[in-house]
Amino acid sequence: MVQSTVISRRSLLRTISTLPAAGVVSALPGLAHAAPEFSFKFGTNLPTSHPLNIRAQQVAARVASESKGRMEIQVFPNNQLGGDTDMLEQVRSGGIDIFNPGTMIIAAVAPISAITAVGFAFKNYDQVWSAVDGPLGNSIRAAFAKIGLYTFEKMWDNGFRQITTSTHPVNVATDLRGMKIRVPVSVMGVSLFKSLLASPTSLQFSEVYSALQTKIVDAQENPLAIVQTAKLYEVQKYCSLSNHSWDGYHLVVNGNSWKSLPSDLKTIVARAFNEAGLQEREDLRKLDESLQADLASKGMILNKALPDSFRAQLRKAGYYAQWKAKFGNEAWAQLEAVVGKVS
Ligand code: X2X
Repeated sequence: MVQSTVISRRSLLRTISTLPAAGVVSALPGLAHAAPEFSFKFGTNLPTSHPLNIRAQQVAARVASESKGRMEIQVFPNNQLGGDTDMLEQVRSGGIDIFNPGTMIIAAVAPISAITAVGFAFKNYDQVWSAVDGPLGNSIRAAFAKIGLYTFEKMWDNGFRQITTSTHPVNVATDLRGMKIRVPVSVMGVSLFKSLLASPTSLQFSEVYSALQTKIVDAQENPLAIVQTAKLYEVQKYCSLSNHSWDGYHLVVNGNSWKSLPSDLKTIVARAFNEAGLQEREDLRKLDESLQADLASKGMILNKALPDSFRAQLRKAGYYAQWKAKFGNEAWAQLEAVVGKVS
């Protein structure tokens, strides 16, 4: 975070020297606002064209305008500031101010977050939003507060995760046997695919395209909007619609950066992020209608996987029992209050 309430003489001169000569006098009264008082860096792991980044840019413009130039948010998409694990560390240390970790990524430092990524927990978006906008979401956000992060209340959508491969389509759980599949840097991701008898490898998202291209792994799993915007269809042939887990983004802010903002700016920033989050959810819902056809037109072969065989294998592997014990009865009950029995 950069806080620049004082404009140095040198930067004032530099600013003046870049102004057109005729504008100097009339521009002078505005110079007090030439540099924003508060500047936040927001790092994201997604391609520029993903709805999350488009909405993030709009948040930046809205905050600049509503704060009358006092506050600036600079968005750095596409892992420019490092991969997921790096950015998670930076948002905790204050190297960056805002980050959008996926539910499984931030579970590295707040394990309860991964409860929303439990395999086949959610059947539809009504369940998703009522859980994460409700008591379960509040429990998760409370865990982030305990580790010094402020969280905007509304999560942004990533989507239901699907499996892509370069080798063969996945219809039933046994098709995953021994498959070299990339999962996020996440105990939950590894556990899910180990339980399904695949051979998962954790990699940051920034490494996924090249890992698939060089065949370090044969498969990956992500929502269709990511398969499309990150152009994974260039290095993957099959797309198996498994909906094996839902994933979303928590928008977290370094605690000290947040505390440094005066309350009027807090209101402006939180409102902009929360409203944009709801719009981003809607963007993805609309995109979802066209993505399958779009990926097919790019040469992918899509199929619907059969979820029952996956659930049966997960039960057999003791996956649900193990995670219920890890998350504890209270959190598990908050999840089941929305989705019914999870097992
Ligand atoms: O790394 C992934 O797979 C991604 C892009 O979905 C997340 O941000 C968790």
